[in-house]
Amino acid sequence: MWHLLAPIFGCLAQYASAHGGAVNYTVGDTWYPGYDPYAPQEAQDLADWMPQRKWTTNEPIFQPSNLSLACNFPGTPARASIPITAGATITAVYYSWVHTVGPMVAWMAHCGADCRALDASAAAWFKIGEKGLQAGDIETGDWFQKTFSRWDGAPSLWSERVPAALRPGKYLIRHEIISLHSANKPQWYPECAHLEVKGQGEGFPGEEYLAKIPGVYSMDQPEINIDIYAPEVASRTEYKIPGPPVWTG
Ligand SMILES: [Cu+2]
Repeated sequence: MWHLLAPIFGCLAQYASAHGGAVNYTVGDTWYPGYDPYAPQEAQDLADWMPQRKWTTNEPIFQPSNLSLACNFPGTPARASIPITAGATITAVYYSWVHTVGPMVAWMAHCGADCRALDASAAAWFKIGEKGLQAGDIETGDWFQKTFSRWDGAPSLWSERVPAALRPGKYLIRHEIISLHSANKPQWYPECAHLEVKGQGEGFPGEEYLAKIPGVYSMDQPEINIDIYAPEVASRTEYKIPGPPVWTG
């Protein structure tokens, strides 16, 4: 039913289905609208201003090996890119985010000459920021995702800094929320945008910071295949976010 109504009641559908994703970005005072999975696609597909890769549903991805884990489905490259100076902050804007448990990870990948030619599932991704369990225990504690969630329709804001040392070039940025409220059934919500990084940086992360997506997660990882309600898990006060360390430059 919601699929039929979605084109008309996009926001409502996102709210009612209790899923979501990054729908806009801001850098400084500038807004960059992203792809709206519940708006007509053709105009967005042809939009020269569109910096976000295409996604057509806000349903989660359940399989860590799904190729769409990289940049959602279908993940078609965007035509535009967001300009940003290394060291500056980019904010991803979500609406009506309602899940509360699990880590949030921001990644980047170098595109080479043109992000429109990059297969995101083959890219070398590195973390630029991650936000997990900040206080309390796994089941009821203060995850960043909990403070990020909102039930009143107001935007949720997630800011991360592009490392100041990063060398200029064309990059993807990928915002990923992993929601762990269903026992042993993790949910991924990834969206990607194209960035044009400027600046004087000469740095780039070494091998130990790089990962493939899919590839970095698996159901063999206890942090991913997790039952947050199991007593021996629920009361734990540490949660190690899987994957390589964050590269801060
Ligand atoms: Cu959901």
